[in-house]
This record gives sequence, C-alpha cells and structure tokens, in this order.
Amino acid sequence: MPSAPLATVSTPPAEATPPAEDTVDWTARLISPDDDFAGAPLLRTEFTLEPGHGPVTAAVLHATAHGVFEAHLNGARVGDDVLSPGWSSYEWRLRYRSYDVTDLLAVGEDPAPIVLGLALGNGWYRGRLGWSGGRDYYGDELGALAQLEITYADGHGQRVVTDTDWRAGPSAVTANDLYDGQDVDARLASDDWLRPGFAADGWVGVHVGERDLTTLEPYSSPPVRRVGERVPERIWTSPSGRTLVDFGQNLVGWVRFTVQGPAGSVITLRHAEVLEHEELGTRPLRSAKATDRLTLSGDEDFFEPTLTFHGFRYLEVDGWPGGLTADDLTAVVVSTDLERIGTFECSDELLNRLHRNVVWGARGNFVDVPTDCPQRDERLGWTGDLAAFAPTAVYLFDSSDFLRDWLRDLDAEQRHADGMVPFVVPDVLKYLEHPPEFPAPDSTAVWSDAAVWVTWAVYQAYGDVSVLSDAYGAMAAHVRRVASKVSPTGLWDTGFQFGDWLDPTAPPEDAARAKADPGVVATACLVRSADLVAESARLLGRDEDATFFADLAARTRAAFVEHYVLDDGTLRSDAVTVYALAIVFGVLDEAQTARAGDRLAALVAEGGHHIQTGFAGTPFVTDALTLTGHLDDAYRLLLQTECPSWLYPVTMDATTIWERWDSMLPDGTINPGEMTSFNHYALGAVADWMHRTIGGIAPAEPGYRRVRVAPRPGGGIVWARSSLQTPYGEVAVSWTDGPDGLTLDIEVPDGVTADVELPGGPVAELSAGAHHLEPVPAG
Ligand code: RAM
Repeated sequence: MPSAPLATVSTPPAEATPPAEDTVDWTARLISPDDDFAGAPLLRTEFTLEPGHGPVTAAVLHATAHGVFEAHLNGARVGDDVLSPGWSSYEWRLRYRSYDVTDLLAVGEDPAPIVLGLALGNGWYRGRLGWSGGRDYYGDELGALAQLEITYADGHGQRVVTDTDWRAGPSAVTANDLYDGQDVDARLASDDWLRPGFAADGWVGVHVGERDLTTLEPYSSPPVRRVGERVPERIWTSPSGRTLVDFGQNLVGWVRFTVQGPAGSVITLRHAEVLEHEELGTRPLRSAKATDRLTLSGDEDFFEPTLTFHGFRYLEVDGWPGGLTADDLTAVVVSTDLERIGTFECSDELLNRLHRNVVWGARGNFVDVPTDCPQRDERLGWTGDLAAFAPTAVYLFDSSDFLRDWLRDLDAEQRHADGMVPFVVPDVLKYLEHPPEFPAPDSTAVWSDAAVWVTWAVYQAYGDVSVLSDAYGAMAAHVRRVASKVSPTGLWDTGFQFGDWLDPTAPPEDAARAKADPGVVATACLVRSADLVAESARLLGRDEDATFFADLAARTRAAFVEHYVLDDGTLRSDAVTVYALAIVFGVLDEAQTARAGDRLAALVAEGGHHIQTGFAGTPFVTDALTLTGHLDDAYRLLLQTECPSWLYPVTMDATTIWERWDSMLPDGTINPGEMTSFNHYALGAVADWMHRTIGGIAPAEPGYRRVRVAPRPGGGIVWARSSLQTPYGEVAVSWTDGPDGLTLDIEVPDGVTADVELPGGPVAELSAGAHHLEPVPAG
C-alpha cells in the first residue's frame, strides 16, 4: 500500500468486535419498581410448576440488572457471585449471568407456589462514579431482567420472566453505594418475601424500563466472588479513643459479622488502607465515605454488605456492644474469580513480599473491571495502568476471558469516539463535566496504546489468535488515529500526554511533570504499537495493512532518530524512561542501542540505583538494562530499599503496590498529593521481568508452545522457583546458584519445547519431561 503523508492519514471507523453470542430467546422485559425503596428494592413473583410433565430435568436462570442484583429461587440464593452483572459499557453491552438452577427446582411434581426474587442495589449503573461527586450516569432507575427456563422430563418447557405482574418492595438496606458504603437496618430484615403467600404489605407495582435487548451479551469472564477471608491480627484503641482493627493485609471486599446488642443501636465501620498519626488515614479516599452501618434489631443480627466494596487494611469500629474481639469479625476478599496460574519465589524475602504485593494488587483491582485503584472516589478502568500491568497479569492469573471482555468495552467505546481509546474503559468520564484543568480527552500514549498492548499481552500468554482478530479493529483504528495526529515531522509530539506519569521527581500536585519529554515517550510508543499492529495484520493475513503499519513504524523510527537522537548519541531529555522505551521498543539501530544502554546504565548509577521512572518507563527499565548488558544495574535497581524504589514500600510494611513511589513518606505521613492510593498495580509491572529473568519462564512462541527458560541470576539471589500453567500443561523451573554454577530443574509439559539459555552456557533444546541440569558455570 502506498504510504500516505502521516499528517493526513484518515481514521476509518473501527471494525466492530463481534459481540459474544446471545443465545437466549428473550421474552422477559426489564422491569423497574414504581418506588425506589432507598436504592435497594426487592422484586418478586410466584409461580407453580406445571403438572403432568414429570419432574424438572433442567432449569436455567438468565438474569441481569440496571444496578447489581442477587437472585433467589425457591428460598435459596442463586449462585455465589456478587456484584453481578458488574460494570460494562452499558450503553452498548449489558452482560447477563446464566445459572443452572435445576437442583433448586428438584421438588417433585409439587404444586406449591415457588418464589423467584431479585434484590437490587445501585452498583456502577446508578451509584457514584468518578471524583466529581456525580452519580446516575447510565440512568436513574434500577431495573432487573430475568428469564427462568424450565424443562420437564417429557420435554415440555415453561418460562418465568420479569414482567409487569411482578411486585416490588423495600429491603433492610437503607443506603448503598460502591464508594460510600452500605447501611442496613436489621429491624427491617426478613426472609418472608422469599416465601410463597407473602402478604407484600406496602409493596408496589413495576413498570417496563428501557433496555434494548439486542445489547445483551452472556458473561464470558468469571464473575466476582468471595475469594478469601482474613481475621483481625490486632485490635486496639487509638490515641483519640477509637477502636481500630488491623487485618494485616490491604485487601478489597468487606467485613462480615454476627452480633447481638440493644435494638436501635448502631455499629459503624469505617475503612482505610493506612494509619496516619496512629489514627485511620482516610484522606486518600477523598470523598468516598467507605462507611458501613448496621442498626441492630435486638436479636442476633448477621451483617454482610454485599452491595458495596472497600479497599482497606484497617477498620474503625464504633458502637460495638461489649468488647470487640478478633473472633467477632471476618474480612471477606472479593475479586473477579480468576484462576491463579503463575507462581514465583526466590531466596530474597523482600522480593517475595514485593511479588505477593503485586498479586494482591491484581486481586484487589480486578473487581469485574481492571481498575487503577479500589478504594477512593475513582476505581476506574484506566487504560494506561492496564497497558503497563497486562503482561504481569496474564502470567499470574488466567485472565484471558476477563481481559477480552474488557477489550470488548474498549472496542465499543472507541467505535463511538472516532477511534479514540479513552482514558478509562468503561468510559464514564465522557459524562463528567469537563473540568478546565483536565485535558480534553484524545488519544494518549501508553493509555490509548492499551488497545494494542493489552491485546498483545493476552495473545503472547495464551496463543489464541482470535484475540487478535477480535481486537484488530480497535488496534488498527487506534494506530491510524494516532498517525493522523502526528506533526509534519512524523513525531507524536502533539496534543495532551500523561507521559511518564508519576515520575518520582514530579511534584505531588503535578503527576505529569516528568523528566522524560512527552513527545519522545509518545513517539516511541507509536513505533511499538505500529510494529505490533503490523505483526498482527501479518498473522491475520491482512497484507495491505501489514505493509501500511510496517511503513508507519519505519517512518516513525526514522523521525525519532532524526529528531531525538542527538549528535553525542544521547536522547532528547536524557531521562531513564526515554532510553528504556527506545531500547525495548526497538526504535534504534544496533550501535545506537548499545550507546543508549550505556547511557541508561550511567543514569541509573548516577541516580544511586533509585527508581527514576513513572508509569511509562517502569515496566521496561529492567528489560532495557538486561538487553544491553547491564544486568547488574537492573538487579541493583530492583533491590534498592531506599525511597524511591520498588522495595521501599516493602520496608514500610506495604502489602500492596502503591500508586506513588512515596505514597507513604519515610516519616510515616501520607503523601500530600490529592491522588495517593496504596493499591495501584501499575508500578508492579516489574513482576513480569522477575518472572522471565529471575524465574526464567518466558514465551518463546505465543501461548508457550515453545518456552524460553533463561534465568539470569544476580543480586545475590541464590535460588528461585517458578511455575506456570500454560495452555499445554505446567512448566516449572527452579534453580540454585552455587560455587560451581547453576543447578537447574525444568519440567516441560507434553507438546512443548523448552529453549534453555544459561548465562555463558550453551543453548539446549529440551522436549517434554523432567530435566535436571547440573552444574552449568554461571557467566
Ligand atoms: C490517576 C489514576 C490512574 C492514572 C491516571 C492518569 O487518576 O489513578 O492511575 O492512569 O491518573
């Protein structure tokens, strides 16, 4: 394809990702209660099984909501998911859950009525979203849509659907919001609504709400579930006299308990990630109240606030009847229920803690949407954070379905925004009043590159080329749009950029003020994205596109070299991040790369092996050092414990990855910036390097059909163990480094070939089986 001048490349609309196939024949209608009932209405109907057809042999409940729902059938809770149907780009995609409820209808040919009930909450649909205090962005009415399909022994089918015959009434929940928390008045609690013949006093009718049924899609990702529990490690009284609880781990979920106390008295739970001045440190939550309340009934009350979630390690408890003990409370960990597939461990305990913090960061921020943070008035699907973290996520968890689902939202948003990948997906920011100090949304490097980089990470990890074909429209449209934005020089030095966001020298109030020139960062990112789209086009047999994007990459490289490589071989802005990106993204030729590597190593050493990168550079700096022969500097950077560094938070008792290198300052006070989360996964992206370089497991081919086993010991680490459940079976690598060199054990699953590369040693090709290599002289 002839190459068009860069500045005039047009942006054809992205091709649509095919929606997940909806096989339900919907006759149900979305129904909304005639009264809002404090944002937590109950909806119910009664039906009887049709006699004369034998027992029920199959029953499936399909359900979704505007808001979040919990379904009940025949007196039992349906499913163990919470916060369904999660958050998607509701304007174009509303996902429904399908439950096998056959067991719940195993009642014989019983003519007694059966209750189908749905409890609703505000969730993402109608609750607060974003930092401006706004809510109701998708609609101001809650609603539910359910269709129960029953099949009998003789093949007869019966259908129970949400329609205008349903009734709606109040629950014991008197307030609920994801950011602010949940209030329950136990005096109002009763299960009677789930029983047939319920009087339904004070209940009202329902009306049909608005929902285009062609926007329904089945859930393809695992749902959010309770995935763990923690008990209090410590309960004490703060200097101001408050009762505080430490769960020992910054986690995401809620606190559950059973209690008995005077009727009408109120227990208040406030949540926070950190303590400051020995009290609950709530300032980082900004306007999120993160407060749950239970008004006691006088009898034994059970409390579990499933219509909210909090990011917290500490809890302040007010109003507990009698003395609070560790046996009284359980913290419930809530997350998209992803299977853990990758492990890592080594002889350095601080690194192991760092790695555990990364895992907790993924757990806590994968609550249906991959978010920046789980605690403050934000919790948004920031694209750049995932662009940085996706290679780590796909190793730790089987995140294919989860990320592909999110990519569908990205695709939908982008198609309605002229090819622009927004800052966040789902893009709720488009509804917020545009603050003058906030940039007008447009394509931005790293953030918008998520269309390409996240897709590529999923493809590399799982090897399924359909992720490329599904996301190709979004990938290509993004890069075409950027190509239309570059300046006549061919550099992407136009428009707003987050750049090397949160560079450690950026002042607390200006996270974008980085040492790295934003144009250099963005142009390097364009090279990478154009290369990856060219490669994807090639794999998909789209030859013209492959040529177009390869040409674009070549032109952008040339422009980068012409304008950003200075005569003395340094790069414009001479910052760690620009070298890291230019090296890892293959922007420079061999000689330039070697010089850039030396300059990078010199800068890293000059910086005392303290970290000097933000969101853009951090995922790549250790690779850039490794690739250019400066492994020792990569280890010294990784093992630094002084601020700023990866391990500084570990020395400050962090149990998750922080948003800022110094979210907590060395004196124990919270960073004064108004954006200071203690659970942000982006800077944890170094775990990807740890898996490949310390652990020694990397894909040599997408999906690990060939696995590259190339541990590069250093930093005084004397052993490491890692394993990965690949699509073909488990790969396991462990090594010990002794005086004679490396002893290596490798397990290779059937159908997989391992390319073993050792420092200074020969490259071996191993087939399936358990292999013991000893000792290979260390380089
Ligand atoms: C912050 C978010 C996120 C980052 C953006 C640019 O508000 O927390 O981490 O991607 O800024």
